[in-house]
Amino acid sequence: MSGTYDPIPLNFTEYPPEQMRERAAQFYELMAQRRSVRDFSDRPVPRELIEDAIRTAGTAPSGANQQPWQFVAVDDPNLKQEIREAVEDEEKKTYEERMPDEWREALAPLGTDWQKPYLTTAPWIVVCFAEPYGIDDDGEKRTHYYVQESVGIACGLFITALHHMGLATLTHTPAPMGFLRDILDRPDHERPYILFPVGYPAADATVPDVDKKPLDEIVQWNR
Ligand code: IYR
Repeated sequence: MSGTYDPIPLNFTEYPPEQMRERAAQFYELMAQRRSVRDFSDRPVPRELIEDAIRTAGTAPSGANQQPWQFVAVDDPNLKQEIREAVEDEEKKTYEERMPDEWREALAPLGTDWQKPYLTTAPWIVVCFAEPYGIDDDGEKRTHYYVQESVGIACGLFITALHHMGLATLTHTPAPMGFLRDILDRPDHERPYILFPVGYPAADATVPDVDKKPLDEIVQWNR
């Protein structure tokens, strides 16, 4: 690519200070209610909502604006079943044979195991792939920069968008998950990054009683 982008005026909304405090507090309240959900309802979710969440994810900043992500959204029941079986195959080996003790201990309080029924119950599975490089118009490889950071931010916005619209998800990272590339027919160089089951929580969904670190444990002001 050559040349520079044309500068255009910034479209920025400024709020009066009281409104800023109010908006900040309300948004915090909303986000503090977000939980990773593993008990899903099979209630359908319209495709338009998934489109909106992916559109929002696509607004993320990225290295050189290369937008090194691809989202694959799956609602085909047979494909969800195929993904579930492949995930459970790997996860069973991971939980039973591959997980080092330290990892097993860190995970134990969550009570998870290799079985992932949410992969067939939730109406949607969305898999985010990272693209370490792209292919330009001349078919040349074009290295992408800050791929992990960029894709992580996009996934954060995706989760935020889903929560804001009233849907639940889980950041699921089956280990290993290269098989998702084959099942979903993505090119060899793409890396499955996070798998998100998406839907309404089950009416009787429970979550572990965990909490978040308070502000003073996660911030330092100046030196
Ligand atoms: N990928 C496995 C294990 C797992 C690992 C961590 I770290 C978690 O926070 C949760 C699960 C699984 O999905 O069960």
